[in-house]
Amino acid sequence: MADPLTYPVQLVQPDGRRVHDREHAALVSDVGPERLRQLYEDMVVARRIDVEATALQRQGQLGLWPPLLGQEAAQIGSAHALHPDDYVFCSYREAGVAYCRGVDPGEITRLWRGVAHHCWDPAEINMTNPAIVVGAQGLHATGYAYAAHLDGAEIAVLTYFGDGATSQGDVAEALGFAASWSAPVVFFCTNNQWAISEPVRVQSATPIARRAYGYGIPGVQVDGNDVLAVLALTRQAVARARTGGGPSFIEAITYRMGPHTTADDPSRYRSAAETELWQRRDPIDRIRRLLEREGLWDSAFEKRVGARSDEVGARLRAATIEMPDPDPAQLFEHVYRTAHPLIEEERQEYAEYLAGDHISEGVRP
Ligand SMILES: Cc1ncc(C[n+]2csc(CCOP(=O)(O)OP(=O)(O)O)c2C)c(N)n1
Ligand SMILES: [Mg+2]
Repeated sequence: MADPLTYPVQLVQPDGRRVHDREHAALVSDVGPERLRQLYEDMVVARRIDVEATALQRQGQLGLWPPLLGQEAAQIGSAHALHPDDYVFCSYREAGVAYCRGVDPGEITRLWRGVAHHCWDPAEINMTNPAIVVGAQGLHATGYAYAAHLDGAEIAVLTYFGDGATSQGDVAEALGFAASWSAPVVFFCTNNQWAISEPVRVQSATPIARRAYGYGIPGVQVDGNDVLAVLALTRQAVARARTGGGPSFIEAITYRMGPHTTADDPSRYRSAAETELWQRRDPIDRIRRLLEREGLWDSAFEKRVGARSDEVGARLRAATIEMPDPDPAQLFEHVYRTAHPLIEEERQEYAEYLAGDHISEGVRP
């Protein structure tokens, strides 16, 4: 058998032609016209969520936003492989996955506006909230997966993390534990080539997926801008987890076309030529070309996609602007389960500070 890591698995070429790869194409042989169109629609909506949220940040309505531009195929392809009872432990960048899990678009920006510690209710969509501590969610996912395994639940747990996160101890510990205990977890590494200003070549001297083998976990590289290939390989890993086969590792090779977050300026550390190269590999263009080649594109479909993304964008924007400011005293809630003297003292002090004359009306919360 060929070394699965000598090239990333691809099912659709950049010009929209299918790749003849019998082994992997079989994993998506049931994906017919409607499912293909749905994948395209969800990718367009994910991009719209990103464009809208980025604009809201630039307009002062959000404190921060971590763009997903360019990563739509990696997110939508993998999310489509999951069942509602599977569980997702994400990083901060997976708004497209949250959309596919059924989140109300009006909840996506809540944390980023700074009005709550969370965006959505994790129990409603079986997906955790954005996690800022890089790689920590790998451990959470492994623990959850192992517990599910002990309970006899036939589910898969999927955790998203970046190329940079693979340098974190948390990810290394999660891989070791998951392999030893056959935890039903899929490690989905979105290799978007950058960890803020650090290029991937300084994260790993070997393809990232190859590291999984050192833990006894099967690893594979996939063209992360090919939504069908991502769907195929994630389905395979999810099926393995759900049927007691233990953990898997997927490295989705893609590109972060925007800044790391809205607080970052990528022109300080990477060339415009590099970004332009990847813009030519746009994941949405690729699936659109496939639909066109296969006669699945028409103006009615285009209208349908436009209407859905307008609807989601408008809901996200209106809900963000209408989010009420929280009572600042809420900051002290949920630190401890029961009252704590030090927290009470701090709450009192802060209340006095807020009531003080030294705060001008302009900045009073
Ligand atoms: C433990 C920890 N260390 C450092 C940071 C600061 N930080 C935030 S994102 C990031 C880079 C992560 O890169 P990668 O894992 O490739 O994910 P990407 O942002 O590219 O999606 C760093 C270093 C952090 N949030 N948590
Ligand atoms: Mg990265």
